Amino acid sequence: MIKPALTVLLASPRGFCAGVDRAIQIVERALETYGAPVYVRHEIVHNRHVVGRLRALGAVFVEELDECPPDRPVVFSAHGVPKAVPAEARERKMLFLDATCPLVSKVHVEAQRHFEEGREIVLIGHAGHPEVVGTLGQLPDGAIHLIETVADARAYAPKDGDNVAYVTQTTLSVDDTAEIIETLRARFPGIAAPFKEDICYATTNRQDGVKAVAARAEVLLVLGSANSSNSVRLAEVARRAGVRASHLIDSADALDFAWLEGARVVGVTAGASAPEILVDGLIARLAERYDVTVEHVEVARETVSFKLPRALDVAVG
Ligand code: 2E6
Ligand code: F3S
Repeated sequence: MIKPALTVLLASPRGFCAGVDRAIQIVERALETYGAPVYVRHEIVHNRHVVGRLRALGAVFVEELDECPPDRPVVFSAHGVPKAVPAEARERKMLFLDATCPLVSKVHVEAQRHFEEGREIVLIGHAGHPEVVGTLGQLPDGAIHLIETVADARAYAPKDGDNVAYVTQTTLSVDDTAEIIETLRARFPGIAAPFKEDICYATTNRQDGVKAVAARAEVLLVLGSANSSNSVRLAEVARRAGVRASHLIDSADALDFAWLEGARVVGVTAGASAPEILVDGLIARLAERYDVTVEHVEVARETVSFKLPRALDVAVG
């Protein structure tokens, strides 16, 4: 049977960012150093495949510290933790490794600085996301006001509008956030902004990649898990850029060929927590039905890498 032709536009950069790579390595190194089980507070990164693989190697995923025995190491996820978490671990004399992405830690430091300098702080982000919980938890309750939408930015009522600062979650939609910031700036022209964007390089580049692919593709497939904020944003960005449909899938197994009916050009990308093996699997599955030509669409080159914590050489606590 002759297979129909399908062009796959493969966005680049896609998949693992430097913070995810580091966080996974921290769990792997902890398992090598201390043996199993190593506890991990929250999914190390929001990806089913990554979590499943580490679980098979001996990682035990829990949501709270009180689910960990005091005599086993615990790793904090890449999304960051409220200050109370390491404080509790220290109190219980636990061995802990912090896999918080350095770009999330940068936001924590910024919020702390604004607080010390007496500013009222706005965090732009999604309620309930662990990164947001972690950033809010850097400061006393009520010190940071969470804003999710333009409507929230319009309604925000600080005590002193001349003394406000904002920080953001790292994985937001670049375009939606720009609108929220514009709204805040219009209302509070002196609002203090991050020295360098809080939305991270990986989020920005992956969204730019989707826009480039969406200009030519009819359908976009995003590899990533449903709880991965940056991956969800990629599917949204594609829809907004005008693709017929975009689908976030955990792996090739979730692909429904009906989505591709009549399509000749399909875009493929992967969220910052999705391993490349999933992309390979998806292309292999597409090739079962189509005569696939892969075309790379590169919008940026990434060279960022983060060092592992010294704590992996020296026991911490
Ligand atoms: C930590 C901070 C930002 O849901 P989200 O996109 O935040 O998380 P992951 O684990 O899917 O992506 C990596 C990451 C970790 N992003
Ligand atoms: Fe860090 Fe951005 Fe990745 S905040 S974990 S580099 S998506």
